[in-house]
Amino acid sequence: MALERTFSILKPDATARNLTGAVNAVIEAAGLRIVAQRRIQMTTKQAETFYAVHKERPFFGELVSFMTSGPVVVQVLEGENAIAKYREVMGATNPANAADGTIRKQFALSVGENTVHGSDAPETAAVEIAQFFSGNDIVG
Ligand code: RTP
Ligand code: MG
Repeated sequence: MALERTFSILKPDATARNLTGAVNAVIEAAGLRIVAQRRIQMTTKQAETFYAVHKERPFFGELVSFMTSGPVVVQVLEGENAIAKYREVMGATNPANAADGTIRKQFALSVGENTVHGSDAPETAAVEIAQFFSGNDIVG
């Protein structure tokens, strides 16, 4: 299978607890390569755009306010089957349901403060990467 790229966010609960290195260690140990990375403060507008698919959901306001509550680290990860592999490494959305060894099982605090985001399909990965990175920012 060809190399694939996925979009990742280390969420505010990760930066607040100084866990960016610990999470990156899990990502790299899984064979995913961090080919772009930047620490940013997301604006409300950026978070609303990013999570637009969830805008009708009851947790949307809470989600946007959490994602803008502190710095995040946006990343592009590259590897064989990177999209599915990263979802596996992240674990279930709710850490109570996440498998042992996954990032969310180890680090997530709740379904909201769940440490990481990863794209769920090739189409969303492309859109999400383009929202935060230009081609020159990504060095494979
Ligand atoms: P993500 O998009 O952040 O990678 O997470 P996901 O695919 O595992 O979950 P998704 O269904 O896309 O939901 C996006 C984020 O919304 C928050 N959420 N809160 N309070 C709730 O019931 C609830 N449900 C979802 C989570 O932070 C989830 O990651
Ligand atoms: Mg999602």
